Amino acid sequence: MTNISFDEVVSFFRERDDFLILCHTNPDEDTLGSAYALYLALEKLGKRAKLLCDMPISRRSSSIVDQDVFEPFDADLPFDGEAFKGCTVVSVDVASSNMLGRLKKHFETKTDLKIDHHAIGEDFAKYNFTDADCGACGMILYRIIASLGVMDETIASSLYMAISADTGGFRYSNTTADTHRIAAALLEAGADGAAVNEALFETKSKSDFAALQLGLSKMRYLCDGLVSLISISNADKEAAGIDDRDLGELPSIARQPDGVLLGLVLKQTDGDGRRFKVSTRSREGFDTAALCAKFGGGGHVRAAGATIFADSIAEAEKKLLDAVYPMIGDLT
Ligand SMILES: [Mn+2]
Repeated sequence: MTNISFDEVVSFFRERDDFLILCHTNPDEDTLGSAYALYLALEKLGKRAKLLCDMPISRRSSSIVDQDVFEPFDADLPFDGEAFKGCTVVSVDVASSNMLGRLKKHFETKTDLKIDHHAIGEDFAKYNFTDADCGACGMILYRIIASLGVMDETIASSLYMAISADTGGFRYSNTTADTHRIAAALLEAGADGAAVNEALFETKSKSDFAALQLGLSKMRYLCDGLVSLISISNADKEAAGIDDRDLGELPSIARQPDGVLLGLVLKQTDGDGRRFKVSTRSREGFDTAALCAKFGGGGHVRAAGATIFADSIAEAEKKLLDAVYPMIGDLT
């Protein structure tokens, strides 16, 4: 559980050969773009690398990231640890071992290097490197790959996607002068920024629209309009013909109404029906990471997530709002 310097991270990659790169569960484009770029960079260095995530890649990333290079993973089948024996295990954009999802039990104590940008997290790896000044993990990977001297157009596009996704297309408050400097360097290296942003922000599937329709129909205002809440049950998803992968845009939608300080999306997840995933987005003044920490979750000040266990969606809502009300009360 040692923290290492940037130079040590670069040496770490130079000195080793066989790598296994881990993404976080519910993979977003930052973890996918960072992991895919690192995979390509290591291959270019003549090293061997494998990619692993406990869920399929997001649709938004599928024109940038090659799904086929990911190792197959099926949580219902016995895990074949032999395939990764001897690998140096690296996690990207994974704040805590819980974010490894179903990979946690296999890799929590076997991760050699954690590279992350979340301000709140746990150093579960043998070596840890966190730079919370970076709005995206992709910014850290840019610096590593540039230092390794193997940047190319495909890697640049993958990193540009990671950064654009986590900064909301360079619109969120985590966008800094450094973010733009790195984005500029990636464009110079051949990143197709327009194609990336079109895939991320200008393309929706029919099921995205079905999810949007469902989400808007479920949106409620609470606390005199300071909070918006979208609650979605498994039955709702089934009736609309959508699944969890279609719901990724709803948290940012929940925060959009004028005057809303905190947008909440509560969704029942598959399985025994007792797990409810809450995704939060806030404006200046509300710390979503502190809210989600109450449920063992985490994330950033303006965007965080957690899992709530309850027997019904009504009970999950009550647990969530019982945590929210005092925090809103403190502000008003
Ligand atoms: Mn990230």
